[in-house]
Amino acid sequence: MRAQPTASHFVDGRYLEDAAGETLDVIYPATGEVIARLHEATDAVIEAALSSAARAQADWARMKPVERGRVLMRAAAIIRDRNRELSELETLDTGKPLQETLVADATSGADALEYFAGMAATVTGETIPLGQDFVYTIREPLGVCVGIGAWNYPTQIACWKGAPALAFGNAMIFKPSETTPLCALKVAEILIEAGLPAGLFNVVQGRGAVGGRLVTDARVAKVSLTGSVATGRKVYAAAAEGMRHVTMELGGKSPLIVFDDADIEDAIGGAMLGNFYSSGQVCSNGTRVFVQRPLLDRFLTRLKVRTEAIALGDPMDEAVQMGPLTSAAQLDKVMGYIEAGKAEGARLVTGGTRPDRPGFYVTPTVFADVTDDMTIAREEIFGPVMAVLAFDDEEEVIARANATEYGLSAGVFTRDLTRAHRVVAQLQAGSCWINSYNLAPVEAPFGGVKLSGVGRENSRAALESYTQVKSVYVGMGPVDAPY
Ligand code: TXE
Repeated sequence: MRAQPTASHFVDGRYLEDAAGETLDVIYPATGEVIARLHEATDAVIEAALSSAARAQADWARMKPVERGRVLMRAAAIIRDRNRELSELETLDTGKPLQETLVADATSGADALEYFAGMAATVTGETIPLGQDFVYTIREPLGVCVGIGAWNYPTQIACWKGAPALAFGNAMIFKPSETTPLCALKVAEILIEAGLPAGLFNVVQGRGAVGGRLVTDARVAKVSLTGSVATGRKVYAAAAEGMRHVTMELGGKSPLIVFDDADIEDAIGGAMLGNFYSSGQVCSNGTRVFVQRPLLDRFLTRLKVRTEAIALGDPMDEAVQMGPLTSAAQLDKVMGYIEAGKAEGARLVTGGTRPDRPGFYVTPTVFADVTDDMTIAREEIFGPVMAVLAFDDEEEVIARANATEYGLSAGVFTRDLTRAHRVVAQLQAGSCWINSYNLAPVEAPFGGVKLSGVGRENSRAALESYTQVKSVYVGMGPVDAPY
């Protein structure tokens, strides 16, 4: 098998197998072939992961932060050196084109490792004077953290969760999505090569039940999930039982608003990036594209031309711009939404078909004449399906953009700077873009409001997600007791 790893899990500094676990076949989405056969974590594997993480974390937390940072920095350098090999694996795992994975996956993981490596030594507490007495605060790690990943960005998610957790003195047990289990193993292997002590970054494989076991273990202090809202509800509730900290990066149905004064080619480029990158399997995608009516016809004409020029094909061919969806199940789901769009009266501008080739492909799809009540305007599709909606004025479009239970992202294209800021200020979304879309540098906080999530990843905001504050009152005088 072309991508068989040394073993299914990576625990306590080495690969670990337990063939008693249920089989997990890894399928290359571009062909449908089985490229690796793994096993779900058994109780013994889960126990080994938890106990080694708890043991290793205590020493790691006592290490000087600058030394922790040095390890992460070395891991980032190894990732960059091995970018091509890691990108090819990411493509095998997800089906995303190499053209994307070479620049967006291992490299963004390395960005996160570098960012948090640098930040580790900058974390300080504060001193609060109280006359003679004073209080000082200490930022402490939480302990053992669990990361649960989705299948769209397996390397990036492992790093976005692992890097801050480790930088601030925690251990992490990461459970990749059962659909894309391969890449996180490489991250674990590289961290060890970079000098990370054994047990601090363990990878265990499995479906939801394995995640469920981790989330409810008494040794676990925090859970960070990237996934669907339905799973987020379950994981949040399970974590609440033990009063655990959570970060929830969930789905979205984000609006992208194009005013009639926008640079039309930029706006179309933004809309395409926000719907077709990674075959549309990006949580922050701007899948409701609101276009102001005077611009609508020109927008659709050019969008159709540019969409039909997208090179779809073998993801290992670097000239290819769009690969398959990541799984057969996702393909079925996306095709179901395309049918719903047609049945409910949306106008198919282009795409909506399955190309004549093996693998889980669907052509990039644009629907026009979409109305707010249609299924394709309300539900997260997670595929290359753009819904274009017409609007007349600013107040109307803000109300319609916000009329969703989700609140992950939003975008505005306009040349009117005042309007851009005025509109963004009123949009209910955690991550917004003006005259740009879907760029998520590690320097910027990332996360949602409403059903799209809780907490923020990346940036300085991640400190809140992976540390807690201890406050220490220091009495400098005699104790004033009334007894
Ligand atoms: O996600 P799930 P799935 C959306 C997208 C997609 C749909 C379903 O629309 O079509 O969700 O995808 C683990 N306790 N997004 O089924 O179920 C699971 O094993 C603990 C959007 O793959 O949310 C996997 O590792 N863990 C999203 C992870 O949760 C549990 C990205 C996500 O799985 C669990 C992914 C449980 N009870 C899908 N049940 C985004 N926001 O980007 C499942 N898991």
